[in-house]
Amino acid sequence: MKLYTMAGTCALAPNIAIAWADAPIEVICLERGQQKEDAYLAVNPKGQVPALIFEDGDVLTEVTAILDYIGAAHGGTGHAAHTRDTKLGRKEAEALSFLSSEIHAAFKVHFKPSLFANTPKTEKAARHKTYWRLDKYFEQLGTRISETEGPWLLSKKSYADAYLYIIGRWVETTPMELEDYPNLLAHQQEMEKDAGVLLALERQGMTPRLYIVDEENSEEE
Ligand SMILES: N[C@@H](CCC(=O)N[C@@H](CS)C(=O)NCC(=O)O)C(=O)O
Repeated sequence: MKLYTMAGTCALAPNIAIAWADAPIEVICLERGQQKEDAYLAVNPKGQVPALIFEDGDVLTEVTAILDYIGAAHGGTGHAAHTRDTKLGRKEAEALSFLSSEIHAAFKVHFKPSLFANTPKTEKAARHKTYWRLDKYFEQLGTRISETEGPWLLSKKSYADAYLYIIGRWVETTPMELEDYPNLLAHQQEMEKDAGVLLALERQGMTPRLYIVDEENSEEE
């Protein structure tokens, strides 16, 4: 089996899930632009990543569907996505749906404003509105993390954290700042201590960000 990814994209979430589950799935990293070339369009006509290719040629797309599959088929009992028949499993499904349909969708306005407006002025207005929405969502997520006593979004580490990690990295491409959401920043820091996350980043041509504090050389007390 193969997972198609591309640097900087939401495909990092299933890539992390594969690392956590130690699933026998090859991770292939496309160069930016290849997702619109004929060779990849023949695999996934949506021209987007992620896409999971099965041995029989079947193709599964959509981050949350792929995460569900990895959890069910390879996750073992250590992962919430292994079953939806527990409180954690249900909450993970809820969180993944929220991250995809609300937050990822709001980022689309930032990344591709031309899909939502047709002049530079209205594109700017659309982006402005989406930052306002994202601020509300980040405040909600921060509250959620504090309710679980952190650093994870749910009561334990789950695939929702894998999706939240890449979403958190997109903040630096906006005029917003992760430092304004301390629980989200702490979440990013914890994720970058995880060996599976570091492996997935490497496989996807990415490096950890600024989030890890060098405690020995830190000027903080
Ligand atoms: N709803 C899709 C969204 C996938 C998506 O937006 N993929 C982006 C990367 S995060 C992509 O491939 N962008 C490149 C493009 O659209 O050309 C999912 O959940 O998988």
